[in-house]
Amino acid sequence: HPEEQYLDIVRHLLEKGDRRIDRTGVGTLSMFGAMMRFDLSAGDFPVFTTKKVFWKTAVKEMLWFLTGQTNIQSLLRENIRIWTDWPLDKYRKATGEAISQEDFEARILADDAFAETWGDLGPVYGKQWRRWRDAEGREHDQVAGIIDTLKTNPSSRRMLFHAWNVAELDQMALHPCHMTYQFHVAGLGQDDRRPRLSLMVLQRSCDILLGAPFNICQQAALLAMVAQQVDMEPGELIWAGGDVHLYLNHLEQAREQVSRRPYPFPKVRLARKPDSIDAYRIEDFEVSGYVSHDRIDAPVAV
Ligand code: DHF
Ligand code: TMP
Repeated sequence: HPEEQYLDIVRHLLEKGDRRIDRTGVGTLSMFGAMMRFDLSAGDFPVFTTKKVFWKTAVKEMLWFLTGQTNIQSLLRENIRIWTDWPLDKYRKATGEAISQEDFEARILADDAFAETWGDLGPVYGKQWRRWRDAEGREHDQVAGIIDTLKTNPSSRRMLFHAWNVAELDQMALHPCHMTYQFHVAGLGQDDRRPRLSLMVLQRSCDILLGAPFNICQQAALLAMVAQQVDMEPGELIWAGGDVHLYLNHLEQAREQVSRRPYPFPKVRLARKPDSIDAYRIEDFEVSGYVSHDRIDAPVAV
């Protein structure tokens, strides 16, 4: 089962991970360099099954990146709360106010001026993907550029977009974790079959318990959307991790998860073909047959 690739990484971290202090102060068991490959050609959707994964939240986060937005207000309107901790932490430190997460989120939603000041994550993923600013002040839409190249020059070895904008790192709430998205097309010479589009993602830093399950399924969703836009079949999602780590307050959860046997992955189908990469909605993702073990709760290191 392809999910065993994930469970093997978790087992490796539990047994042989390098114990270290990290930026958050929580501490991790860490390894450097890991890869997982998922064959998506038969419609499989790699939503891990050894715990319940909220795939709609993960795909909505991907749709939010694609809009180019960087403010948590638009995420909260979709009832997605996974990015609140970072602006909240900043607000509490700056004001000394002991505001609850619920009250902070309510204010971001109700008060646009407050959201503009306190809800923005800085020039993170969406900004860099859709509006990378160069030295002359021109903006580059990297995602549209790749879709264009896939249509006009699909054998190119230069089809990638990147979020690691060195000049703007210090303005970001968090440095990009999933950083480089590189596309590749195989089977171009074959007349009887559509070409196959694959995606390799380089993630420089990966929280194996909380981050990876979200990242893998949202990256598969991106591949499905781009393949549909350029009239190709999805091929493989290849995920490469740099510092892959298990937080020390996730050890029990990890032991529980590796004791479970995976179920088959669900299938995904896109219900319609939108006019552009900008027009996808969560309702377009028809996911069938998702069977999973129970959810596993774990605290996120801020
Ligand atoms: N920091 C750290 N330390 N780990 C992360 O995975 C992480 N991810 C970020 C931002 N900073 C991060 C953005 N993505 C959750 C999942 C993804 C995510 C942030 C948080 C999370 O807490 N998932 C829980 C709850 C899901 C939900 O409430 O819908 C989970 O059980 O999957
Ligand atoms: P770092 O910037 O010090 O590496 O911390 C970022 C943490 O967030 C790290 O544990 C990796 C994790 N992370 C993911 O695993 N996936 C994500 O999508 C994001 C945004 C963060």
